[in-house]
Amino acid sequence: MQHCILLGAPVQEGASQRGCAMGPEALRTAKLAEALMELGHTVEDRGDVSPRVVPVVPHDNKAIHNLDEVSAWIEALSTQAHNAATAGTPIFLGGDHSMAAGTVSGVARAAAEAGKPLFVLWLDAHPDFHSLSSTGSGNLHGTPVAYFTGQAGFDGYFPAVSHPVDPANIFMMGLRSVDPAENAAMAKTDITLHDMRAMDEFGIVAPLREFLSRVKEADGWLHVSLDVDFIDPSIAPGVGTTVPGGATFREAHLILEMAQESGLTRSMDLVELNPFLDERGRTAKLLVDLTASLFGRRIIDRKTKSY
Ligand code: B3U
Ligand code: MN
Ligand code: MN
Repeated sequence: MQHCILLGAPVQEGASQRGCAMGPEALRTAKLAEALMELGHTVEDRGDVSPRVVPVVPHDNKAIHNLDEVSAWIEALSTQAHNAATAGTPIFLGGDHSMAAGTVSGVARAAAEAGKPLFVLWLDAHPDFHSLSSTGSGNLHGTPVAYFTGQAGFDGYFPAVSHPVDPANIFMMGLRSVDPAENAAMAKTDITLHDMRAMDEFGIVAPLREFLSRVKEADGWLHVSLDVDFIDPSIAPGVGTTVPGGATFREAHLILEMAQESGLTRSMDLVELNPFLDERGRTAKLLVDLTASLFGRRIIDRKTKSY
């Protein structure tokens, strides 16, 4: 059983529309803590992080907005994520995806101090691999993966990354909206990309097993970053950036069940939930159920591991 630490990150400055700031409260209302306790885990809710905003130098890319605020969130979250990852299994309640710049970099520091490499399972319609120069929308939730893997151009704007995540340790699933600049930048890295086309053609199980085996062989820590828009908008409408053709209910549960059975998960992000756009809490409830799958809820007690 795990000691789950809930940490709210009501950041919405990285997204184009407001509403994600209500995400942490919606997840609590949907009984996230109760679901984890029912599975036998202990739960400590550390409340919401509140950043101290200090001005940073303006960037040449004038499309960028809220650089000061997002930078402050990254700073605050990175420290809190590091502390939580040393004390238990943090579950970060978002908040838009810019928060992953802070959560993943903080967890990576804790992993490095424990002598372990960090691996990231990125479940998202988007790779969020823009640099500050390449983002055309200026929405900073499109940048966290470039940041925490130590790509160029963030110095002086976002806090320095002490332990960049090796791109070879990242497995992205569900991609179906990738900008040309992101495509070009990712082609220069060893990130494993399992886009929607690959999910349709090859399925989920074999490639995910292969990734989880790599984490196990390296004796690594696994961080799962779940963006609501990974899931099909017909069942997860509470998100600002809906992209058609997302993961089904069954695909999403299977992925998280396999991650659970691997026994490797050390931390998780639940991001981009926008309760203002949700329908009677159904997206928040779905996220709670998916989290329960990652933390051991199962249909029947299986004697054999699928992993
Ligand atoms: N790549 C686009 C769209 C986007 C990225 N992340 C989200 N949307 N959620 C951009 O604005 O950078
Ligand atoms: Mn995202
Ligand atoms: Mn996304």
